This record gives sequence, structure tokens and C-alpha cells, in this order.
Amino acid sequence: MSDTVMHLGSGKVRELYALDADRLLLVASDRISTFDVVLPTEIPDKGRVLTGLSAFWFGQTGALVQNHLLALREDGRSTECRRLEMLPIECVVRGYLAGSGWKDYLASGEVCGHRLPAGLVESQQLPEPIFTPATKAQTGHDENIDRAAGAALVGEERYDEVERLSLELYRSVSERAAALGIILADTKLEFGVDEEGRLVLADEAFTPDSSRFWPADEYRSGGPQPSFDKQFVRDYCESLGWDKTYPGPELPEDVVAGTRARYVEAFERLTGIAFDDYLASPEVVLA
Ligand code: Q0N
Repeated sequence: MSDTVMHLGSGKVRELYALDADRLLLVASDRISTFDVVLPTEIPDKGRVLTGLSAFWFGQTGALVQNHLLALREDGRSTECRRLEMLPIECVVRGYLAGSGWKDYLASGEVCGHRLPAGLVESQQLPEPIFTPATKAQTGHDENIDRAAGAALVGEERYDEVERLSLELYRSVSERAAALGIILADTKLEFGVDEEGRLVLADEAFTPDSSRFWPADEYRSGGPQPSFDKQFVRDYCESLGWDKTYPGPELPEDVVAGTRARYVEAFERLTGIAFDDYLASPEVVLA
């Protein structure tokens, strides 16, 4: 009982603690947010699914870029990671037109300074994936930025490096997901810099909370796509006529069970590993 662990901060669904001068502990809770509101009901094992998936992708992409993972804890929801100097931008890659990318395109024909062909429809695949960084807002929403604004925050050389790496990572993971019948529509990555000035992939990567995963067999461009993981929650919330302000509604048992099953299914389809095997021994995802 001699360890004092400093709580460094909370995201909506995760907590960050300092273990020592060089190491952090990232803990994924079972909280779920929808329409930007954290709901009062948890989804059992959601944090374990996200932690396991992220660790799996760190392992799979280790040849492309170093990552911050040092160890997975036995609880399956805690990642020991290297403490880095984080870059002040979110590195987003979009292969499809959804969310704020679709909104920006409708308003201007561009996303983060990328001029796109006219006549694209919602959820359409882009001619090629684009790097669309955003600022990290402490409160409220991240703001999409163009190359000039991004380079002003991290420097031109660093910007080019994270753009190239982010696109490589997206290509690699989206190809693997596509082979499994899952579209990786877009993804948000965070990078840090180590003592030697090298880029390191950090935070959580290629999870349903940081990416849009769409089942390929249900994909129809021309409108919004059902979410792989949160659709039951969204549909239930919509059925209540809730105004999407705090506090959100409690979820009924069947919505919780259905949503948990979707998270576990995403884990098993993407990793090829039984979720029970992960629970028994989290480091199986790193093999
Ligand atoms: C860090 N964030 C943003 C958890 C997630 N390896 C690292 N080294 C230094 N800092 C960070 C990491 C990582 N990962 C990442 N903040 C600090 C996301 N946080 C917000 C709070 O909850």
C-alpha cells in the first residue's frame, strides 16, 4: 500500500494516472456516451473490449510506428504506457464522408482544406483517404483545421510526418477490417514525442470510441450509417424523445445486453480472439 498514484485527468469515459516519472496508467471505464452525453448506465466490459482492441492494433501496427503501450494489466481495462510529450492536434483520417467531414463538405465543398469532387453524398467513400486534423478542445467540440493551422501548432516537418504515418496506419487497419467485412470509415489518432524526439502512437487506437466502424453488408451511401456498437443505444434514446442534454436516460436491460454483445462481436471479429480468452489472459492480444 505504499504506492501513491496521481490522478492526472479524466476523459468522458477514461481516466489517466501517473505511475512514476516515465509511466502512466490509462484506465477505460464501462461508461458510454451518446450524442455527447455520458449515460448513467454502464455497458459491462466495454472498457475491456476497447482496451483489448487498442492493444491488439498496437501490436499489429508496431512495424509502422512505435506506440506507448508497455503492459496490459490483468484487469483487462488498464494499460501501462510510456509518458510522452503529446502533440496538440488530433490526427484524423477519413476514408468516407461522415460526421463533421460531411458537414464541412456540405457547407464548403472542402474538408480541412482538401477540395473534394462535387456531388458526393453522405457516407460516400472518398477517392482516397484524407488527413483531417483537429484541435484538442478542452471543453466543447474539436475544431477541424487545415494544413497551415496544423503546421502552426506542431511545425511543418512534424505535420508532414504525422500526416504520412496516420494515412499509413489507416490504410493498414482499414484493409484488414475490410477483409473481415467491416468498413473503417474514419479514425482519430493521437501521437506523442519521446525523449529522442521520435513520434510514438498513444492514447487508444482503432476502437469503436475513436473510429467509425460500419458493417460492410449494411453499407448504403446517401445517408447516415448505423453504428456498429451504439445503434441500440441511439435508437432507444431517440424513441424516448430525450432532448440530448444532461442527464441522459437510464438504459433498459435488453439495450445493455444487446450493446455489450455488439462490443464483444466487434472485438472477436477484428481480432479473431475469443473475448473469454482475453478476459482470462489480456496479453493474448499482443501475441
Ligand atoms: C495523454 N491524453 C489525452 C484518458 C485519455 N502516453 C501519454 N503520455 C502523456 N500524456 C498522455 C499519454 C497518453 N495516452 C493523453 N492526455 C494525456 C486523452 N486522455 C484524456 C483523459 O483520459
